Parts: sequence; structure tokens; C-alpha cells
Amino acid sequence: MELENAVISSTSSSSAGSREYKVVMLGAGGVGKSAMTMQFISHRFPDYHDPTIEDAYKTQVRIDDEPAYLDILDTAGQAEFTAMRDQYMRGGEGFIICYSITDRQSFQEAAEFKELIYRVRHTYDIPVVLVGNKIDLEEFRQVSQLKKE
Ligand SMILES: Nc1nc2c(ncn2[C@@H]2O[C@H](COP(=O)(O)OP(=O)(O)OP(=O)(O)O)[C@@H](O)[C@H]2O)c(=O)[nH]1
Ligand SMILES: [Mg+2]
Repeated sequence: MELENAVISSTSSSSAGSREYKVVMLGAGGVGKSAMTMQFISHRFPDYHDPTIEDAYKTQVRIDDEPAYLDILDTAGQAEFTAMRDQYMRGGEGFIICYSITDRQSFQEAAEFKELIYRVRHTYDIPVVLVGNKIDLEEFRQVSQLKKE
């Protein structure tokens, strides 16, 4: 896959000068973690599902008016690829937990991902954002808006 503006990095490299923020994308298989990451990194939306094993992206952003690097780790939702989970859970400084509004199970798994972060880090004091994806598929919604709260 081609990516503009992004360096694929296998491990967390430190980049001289700028602060680096490590963000980990979590969520069940097929909820759209990679699509969201691609959209952010290369402004393209892949319309196919190529199950991720693990992909890392690095991009330059401005955070609090300072140049910074964002390391985004796009992880596997599918259970057969989850062997490296504990390792990336330890390294993440912030987590984006995704579910699909069309997939009730993925919403339940979102709660499990939060627990998993806690199990590995022993604290809830870590930035976590919950993202309900596929909102264009309102007619197939399985997670009510009330449930999110
Ligand atoms: N309609 C719709 N489809 C989406 C959206 N986001 C992702 N998809 C589609 O959902 C499918 C799965 O998307 P991926 O981004 O590969 O899902 P993933 O969470 O990375 O899946 P794994 O890597 O297996 O964990 C693809 O066909 C995407 O095009 C969305 O917001 N709306
Ligand atoms: Mg993926």
C-alpha cells in the first residue's frame, strides 16, 4: 500500500527534537481501524477489508503549537493475530478504541479492550477515546446512542 507523508516504522524510533506521541488503535476486527488510520495519514479511504496483523505509521503534526510526531500503531482486531497485544499495550501513551455502530459485539469488545489496558497498565489514568464508526450505515445500527453513555 502506498502512503504519502508517512514513514512505516517497525519499532518506536525517537526523532531528534520533536516530542513523539504513541497512539494505539484498538477494536474488534473489521470495525474500521485501518480505514480511519489511512484516512488520517493519507486522506484515502480503503473500501476493502484486509485484516491487519500490525502496521505502524509515523506522521508529523502540531500539538499545542509545537511540532510533534504521532506514532500510530494500527493493531489486529482478529483474535488470531493478537499475540503482540501486551507489548503494544505497554508502549501506548494513548488509545483509540473503535467499534462499529452496525456491530453490537464490537461494542461489547470495546469494553473488553478498556479492561485489557487496565490489566496491562494497572491504571485507568491513560487517555482513551471511544470511537463509534460507520455512522453512514445508520439503517444497520445495532448500538443505540444511549448505550454509549
Ligand atoms: N460504510 C462504512 N464502511 C467502513 C467505514 N470504515 C471502514 N469501513 C469498511 O469496513 C471494512 C473493514 O475496515 P478496516 O479498516 O479494514 O477494519 P479494521 O478494524 O482495520 O479490521 P482488522 O484489521 O481486521 O482488525 C472495510 O471494507 C472498510 O472499507 C465507515 O465508516 N463506513
Ligand atoms: Mg485493520
